[in-house]
Amino acid sequence: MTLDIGVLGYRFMGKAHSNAMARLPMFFPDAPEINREVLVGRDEEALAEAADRLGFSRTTTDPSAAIEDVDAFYNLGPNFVHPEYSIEALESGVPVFCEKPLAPTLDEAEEMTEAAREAGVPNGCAFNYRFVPAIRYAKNLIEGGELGEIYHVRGRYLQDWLVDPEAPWAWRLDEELAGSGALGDLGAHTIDLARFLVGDVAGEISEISGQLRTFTDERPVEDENGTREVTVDDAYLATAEFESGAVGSFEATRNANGRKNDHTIEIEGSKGSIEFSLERLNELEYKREGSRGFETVLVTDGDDPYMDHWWPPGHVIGWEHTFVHENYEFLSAVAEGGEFEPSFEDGLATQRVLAAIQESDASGERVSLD
Ligand code: SOE
Repeated sequence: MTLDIGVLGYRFMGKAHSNAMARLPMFFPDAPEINREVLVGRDEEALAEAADRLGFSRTTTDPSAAIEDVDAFYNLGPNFVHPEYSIEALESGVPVFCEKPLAPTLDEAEEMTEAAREAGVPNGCAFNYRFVPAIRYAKNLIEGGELGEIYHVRGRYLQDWLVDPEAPWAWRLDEELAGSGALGDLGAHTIDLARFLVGDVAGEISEISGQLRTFTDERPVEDENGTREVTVDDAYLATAEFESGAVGSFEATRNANGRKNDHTIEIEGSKGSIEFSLERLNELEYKREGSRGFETVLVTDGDDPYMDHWWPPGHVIGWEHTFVHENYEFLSAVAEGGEFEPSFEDGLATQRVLAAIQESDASGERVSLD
């Protein structure tokens, strides 16, 4: 059975997921056969060009028309379009793969997750960094007890594409359209990874205290003379406690001059520690029990997660391969009617932490998530 896929959005994430789908037949031959059936967008000319370049059979400017006759719907648009069309698809019994963060607000994330529970079909939130082999390797070490009791979880996501105050306004800088700034765009990834890596041994985040900061309050609008107000954070910082008593510190910014896509997670326990950085995504720094210091593990062996689909040891993979892995898992779940993680439940759990950080920033108080 060939799965017809409908995709809303054809810019950055549209390209990343279309490329991933195109790779599946060659590298994941047991993946379900799929057809990039319909691409959804607003600008008909740009949409037609994108459909041709990304390999879609047809286009529509009506998301509802796309949802009607596909086997899975990918919601890759800006955050503000995640709720309406994901809920519409789920209410039609169509599996949904939605980009992160799940929604601009906690209320909308709750509505989307309720629709997913009712629909009972595969649903996913595209936290692609769960699908890095080195992250899977780290999760196996942690759940195998190699780090012992977890004491510290430390995550940061640093970019610098907004460090220039003249960098133009975009939808990611508007609270109505995005919900938050670096917090939801980048912090969502780090909070989800913390849940993925230590959730089974340290539990959920139970308390958090956070601070938001906006460095540039308005920005020029491209191809116009005026400026638009920035109504979201440029950076967030937070300190957290997990149910186990482990402590966490998290931050993200899009103003970290010189940092391009530095998503780093450090976890320290009673027996050992790990450090992962996206800019060196094939490697895991591992301080094992009894060793003097950290060793660099190159996670590219055939028995490392997903690596047997690619190349011999040491032939490193890249950022785009994480999308191939997550698409393989999601589309396999759709074909088999199975479960996919991270699901909307995971997207909601992360959204709760984001909302608690916003609440803490507003009140100046620590917030309990119990
Ligand atoms: C922009 O900050 C962005 O594209 C995020 O939206 C992605 O989720 C992240 O993976 C890369 O940076």
